[in-house]
Amino acid sequence: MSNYYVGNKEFYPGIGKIPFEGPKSDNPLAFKFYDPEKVVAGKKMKDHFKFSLAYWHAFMGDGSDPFGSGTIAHPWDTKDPMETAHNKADACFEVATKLGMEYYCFHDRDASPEGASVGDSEKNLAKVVDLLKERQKATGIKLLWNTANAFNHPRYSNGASTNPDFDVLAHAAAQVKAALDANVALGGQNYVFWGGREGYMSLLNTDMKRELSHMAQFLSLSRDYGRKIGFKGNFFIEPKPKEPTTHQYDYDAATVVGFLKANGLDKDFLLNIEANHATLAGHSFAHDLQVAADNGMLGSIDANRGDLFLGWDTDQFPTNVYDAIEAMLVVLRAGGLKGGGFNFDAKLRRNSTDADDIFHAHIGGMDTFALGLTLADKIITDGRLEKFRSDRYASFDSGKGKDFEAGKLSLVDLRDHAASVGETKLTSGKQEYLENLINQVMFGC
Ligand code: XLS
Ligand code: NI
Ligand code: NI
Repeated sequence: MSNYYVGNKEFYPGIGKIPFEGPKSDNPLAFKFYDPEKVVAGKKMKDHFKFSLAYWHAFMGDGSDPFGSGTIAHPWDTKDPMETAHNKADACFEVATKLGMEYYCFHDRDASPEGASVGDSEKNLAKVVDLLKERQKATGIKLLWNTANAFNHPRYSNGASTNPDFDVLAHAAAQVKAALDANVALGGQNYVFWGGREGYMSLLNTDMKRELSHMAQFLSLSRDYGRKIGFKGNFFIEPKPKEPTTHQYDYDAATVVGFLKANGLDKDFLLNIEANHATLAGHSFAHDLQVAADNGMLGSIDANRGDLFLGWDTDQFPTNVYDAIEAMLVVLRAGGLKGGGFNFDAKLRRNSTDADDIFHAHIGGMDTFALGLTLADKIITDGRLEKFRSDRYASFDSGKGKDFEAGKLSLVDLRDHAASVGETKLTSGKQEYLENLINQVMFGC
């Protein structure tokens, strides 16, 4: 028995606090690269990341897929949904404590069951919130964000805030209201909207313009309510291009930035970028992070990855160090995330059925980002990549180029400049050289 659980029962006996043992350790249940207290780029590793445990995948996922029922048994499941909710909360705080994760995230329906009426659902959630509050106090673990699951229930099959039926929209609002109340009660740092079924399958039955204006109105009302009850954190939108609907309205970072600006929501809403959603949109993870960062809206990250060969949201744990480096280059250059953290929106594979697999998965994800951080910092400190990038734009640092950036030139001035300089010389983008440089910094020791 370890001391790392706060409920009545230990759900993962035999697993203690996961220590940092360094890259030479042969203990599979130890961090090799994630050393929480180590200072990198002026900040402790743990503060760069604010790693967070996702309630839904870690404690709800049972490995089922369209071809077969669940394979992963949860020791906290009982016949009574409220008892299960209680046990699940305890399991969450146990796993987070053992992994040294200081944050967690949940949907309303992950934490507590839907009741027979709006009022019953609210009561169920409020009861679990009381318990979560106690557990937060006992462990020091904080709520990174919560959200409302307005996509599972059959009533949302045509969307939530974009549903053509006003009554359904109102049900979604009831859930968001209760989730915001829960957030404030728990001192949540952020609140997330992921589009769920906000999107459409066919224009034959869809008035896109009307649905989008409903969504904007819904988000404004949610913002107003949140601010009214004292929520001071950030609202995040999590872009995703497809799945479950064919055309998700929050397609990618650029689409969401445009939508927020067009609807006057850009003061309160930032972006939560999920790796697998970016790749589904045909972008790299780093691309969507960069779009968010360039707009001052890089709020939070859902850390996972897709499968190169599968075209859906497989939500695997991140293990690709190259991708993590590219992501961390964006995050470091942006000066960190705005209020958010790295939430492992990632699940075990169907055939990962041992109790300790959830620990291996998170250890791997945290180690991968620790490597990404350390190596991105090394690359920035090395300076060659940064210098190459800035030198590439040197023609805008002085003379006419500088005047152009300052808005001092007309189109005719540009024409005259072109005529006076004659044909331009070809300049190499040097991508191969830069790729070699990354490998050298990575493996050159
Ligand atoms: C689904 C989303 C979801 C959000 C929270 O694809 O990633 O898990 O993060 O609703
Ligand atoms: Ni997500
Ligand atoms: Ni996802």
